[in-house]
Amino acid sequence: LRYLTAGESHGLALTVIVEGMVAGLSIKAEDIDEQLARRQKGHGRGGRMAIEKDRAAILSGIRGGRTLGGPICLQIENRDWKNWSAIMAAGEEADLTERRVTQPRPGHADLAGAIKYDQRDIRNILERSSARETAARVAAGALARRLLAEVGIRICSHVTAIGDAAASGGPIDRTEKEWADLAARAEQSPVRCVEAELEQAMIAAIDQAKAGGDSLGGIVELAVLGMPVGVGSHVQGDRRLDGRIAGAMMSLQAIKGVEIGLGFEAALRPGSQVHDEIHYVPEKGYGRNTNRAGGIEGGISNGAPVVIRIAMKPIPTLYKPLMTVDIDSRSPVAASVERSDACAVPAAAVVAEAILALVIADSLLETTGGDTIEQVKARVAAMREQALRF
Ligand code: FMN
Repeated sequence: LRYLTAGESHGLALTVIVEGMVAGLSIKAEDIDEQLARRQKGHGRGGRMAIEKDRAAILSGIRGGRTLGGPICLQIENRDWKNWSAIMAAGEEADLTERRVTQPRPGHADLAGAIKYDQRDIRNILERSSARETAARVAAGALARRLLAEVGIRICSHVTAIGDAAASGGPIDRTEKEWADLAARAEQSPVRCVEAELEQAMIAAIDQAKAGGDSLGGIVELAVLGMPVGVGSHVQGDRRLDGRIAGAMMSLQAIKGVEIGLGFEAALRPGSQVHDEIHYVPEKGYGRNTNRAGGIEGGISNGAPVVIRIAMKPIPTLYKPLMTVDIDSRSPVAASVERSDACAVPAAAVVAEAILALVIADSLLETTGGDTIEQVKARVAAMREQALRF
């Protein structure tokens, strides 16, 4: 399962092509739009979210509500294209002077990208480096989520820190049921936080940053529930599930750290307090009392919830800008301001869920093979059965 996105932040539309999806999977436009709406929520989002009520048009690969096995093409229109069509036009008529950007923002792709592609208008870089692109990834992820749902796998997330408003204590072992309850509560929170007091502290921190023209990052914890044993492999580095998850998470704009299970904390503890003891219960098979490994051992899912934490840096666009250098005059100036969020950690959580769904679906399909959803379901049932009777 692979995908490619295209589209500029203020272009006509974003497009994504998803290749390798099995046939016969039921998909409704609402399945995709529901995920797009989740991405647009969250305390601290800027003005754009009011303009953009994202909807995906299904251009190919689905007929009568079911996938055909061919590439699925989804398109999300940019609602403010009408305000940008003269500037972003593909033809020579495009107005290249009106919204030219010459003052690169520290922390964004602006300067490195402009030098690399030799662009004297930084707009030619920021239009694509913008996280608007993540809407396309969320749409693709919605397809992967549907596939996973058919075999009893679901992905959830919550926010554990925004700036220094952070949950105390390290990662906690949770059962599948506890994760599911937590995810349901996170869905009700404007910052996807499940602790009432902390939620208020996060909201206050965002408001304070916004008032000061500043921005905040944070930490998101994600879990994959219902994983069968045996997704991913120890036999080759590029087939390790943990490696693929880490790479995919770092591919999300502004993510600067990834942990699986205990993560960095594991380095500080002796082995006896890191590894999860194995037990056997006749009707349930093998299991653990703890999940410090975060559901992956040797690059293979071990049947426990896959637990991941990602660190998002603060958004680079600051309404009270940092100093930079104008690429025309080469003089010091304040960095440019493009309409921006003060904090997008709750939105990043939803995008990370989508990216995680795509990685899990890809690795799962590699393990199961199959051209139809029924074949995948039968194979996953056989994997679960094998783990039980082993
Ligand atoms: N950066 C901004 O400057 N303004 C934004 O409004 C903004 N919104 C974002 C929303 C989401 C959901 C995510 C994941 C990131 C957002 N970013 C925003 C971060 C930038 O896209 C990112 O920092 C930039 O592309 C540079 O990449 P890097 O931080 O990975 O080095």
